[in-house]
Amino acid sequence: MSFPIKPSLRKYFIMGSQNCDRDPAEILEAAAKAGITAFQYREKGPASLTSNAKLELGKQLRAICKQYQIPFIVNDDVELVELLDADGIHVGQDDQSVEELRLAFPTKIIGLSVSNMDEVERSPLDLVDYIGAGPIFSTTTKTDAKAAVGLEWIQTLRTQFPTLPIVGIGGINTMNASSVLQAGADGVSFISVVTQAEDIAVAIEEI
Ligand code: TZP
Ligand code: MG
Repeated sequence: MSFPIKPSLRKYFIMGSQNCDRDPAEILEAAAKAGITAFQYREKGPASLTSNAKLELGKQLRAICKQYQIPFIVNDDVELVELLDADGIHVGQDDQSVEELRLAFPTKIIGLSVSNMDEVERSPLDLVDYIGAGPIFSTTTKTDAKAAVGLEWIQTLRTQFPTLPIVGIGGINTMNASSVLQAGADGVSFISVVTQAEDIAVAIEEI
């Protein structure tokens, strides 16, 4: 299945088991029902699953995305992309190169994180389907996150790249999501506003 990229970025939920204090499959199912437009399986950092446990949870989450016809994107794990037949892969600046990924996956979605102009200048933007820009606001979810770059980073990217698909990330919640779109992003991506929501449907609706 292929997905139009900009609409898919609109409400882009990211999660791994390390972000959840209850069943990740239940959280994803609630988010899918409530209208997320993409999902990234990001099993990474302290207390994350590895090897077979990571694969088994991935199979469950992949199946939910298929059922709800939502693109399923894997964070930085080429083998898992293949095993789960993911719709795409998201990588950071220190991960496998976009050139190699594009050769391996000519038709899958490829997303790349960029936090500053140096990174943009070093990145083959013509080979990616979208960029993740951030952290826009401060976040405690990613332990090694860079300093918050603010909405100006979205404005700068939008001015320089009028048609590039851009999704904001980092500290995005129900109160500030609209400011990210106003700054020029095509969508918002978020973890804790949903994994820690009292009512996931309400959180997604407010975003
Ligand atoms: N990359 C930059 S910030 C971040 C990632 C994965 C974490 C975003 O989590 P939250 O809870 O939405 O701030
Ligand atoms: Mg990385």
